[in-house]
Amino acid sequence: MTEIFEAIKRSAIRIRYAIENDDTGYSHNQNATGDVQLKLDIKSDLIIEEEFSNVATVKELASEEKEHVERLNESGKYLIGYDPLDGSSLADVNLSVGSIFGIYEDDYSGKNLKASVYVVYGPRVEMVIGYDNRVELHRLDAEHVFHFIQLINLDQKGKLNSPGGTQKNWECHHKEMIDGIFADGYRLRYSGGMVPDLHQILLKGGGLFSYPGTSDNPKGKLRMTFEVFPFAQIYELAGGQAIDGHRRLLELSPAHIHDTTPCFFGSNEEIERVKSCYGN
Ligand code: P6P
Repeated sequence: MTEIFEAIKRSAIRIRYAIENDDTGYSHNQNATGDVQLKLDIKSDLIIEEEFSNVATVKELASEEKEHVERLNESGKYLIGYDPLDGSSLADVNLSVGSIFGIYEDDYSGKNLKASVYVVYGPRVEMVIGYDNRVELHRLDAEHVFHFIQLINLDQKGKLNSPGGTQKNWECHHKEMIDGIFADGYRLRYSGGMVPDLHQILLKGGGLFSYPGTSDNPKGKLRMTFEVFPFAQIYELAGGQAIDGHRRLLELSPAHIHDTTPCFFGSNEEIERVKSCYGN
């Protein structure tokens, strides 16, 4: 597994350089789910593909930016599902963006996720690894070396509320729940970037991030394989929970690698509130 974490570190250093120096404009291409790709999306995807191409333990790559998986080594053990640059359009307005990686065995189901990593490209470049029953925070220094900083653990209850999705398309019970959380004094923290928004809740001790099913998107927007499962594992290893409103997200299996799901990540008290709101 170490060789995979090292490939992610090399990718992160190269992607950070691309964010700071390359063209952040739109390409003429669309990805598998019809999003117009930024040149940075394509560049980040290429960097990750290059850095993993020599990692013998990686069997195949599944990228959010590609329709189909890419075979690397028949004898490889791991399948890597990744979003090369999540929230990439935020780079244009100088907000934080991130890369997300799920390291799977056999298939891309939540139960076969063996390790999760994300990188936040913000004022500092930080990498969070969920593996071996713990969540580690690492930070990149001026010599391009990542250093372990601390373990991350969520409190039972937090103070931040990060509500995603178009509010006019929320279900009534969801709107009542979000309004009730704000009425209890929670602070709004939502940038439109899943990686920095979830990173903030983890580092500030807790709260709730939600991207529900809505009237226009009943299955939500966020992709299981590339985005949802890795954060679900990290939140659970940090002592929180991650559900689709009813079940643990890590109990789900996508029919297709680009499938989406409603998702809620948070401290225990907030997730129990979601369960009661969603009729559990
Ligand atoms: P909305 C970014 O495009 C993304 O995939 C996630 O990073 C983020 O949480 C979500 O979409 C934001 O979606 O509908 O709030 O703009």
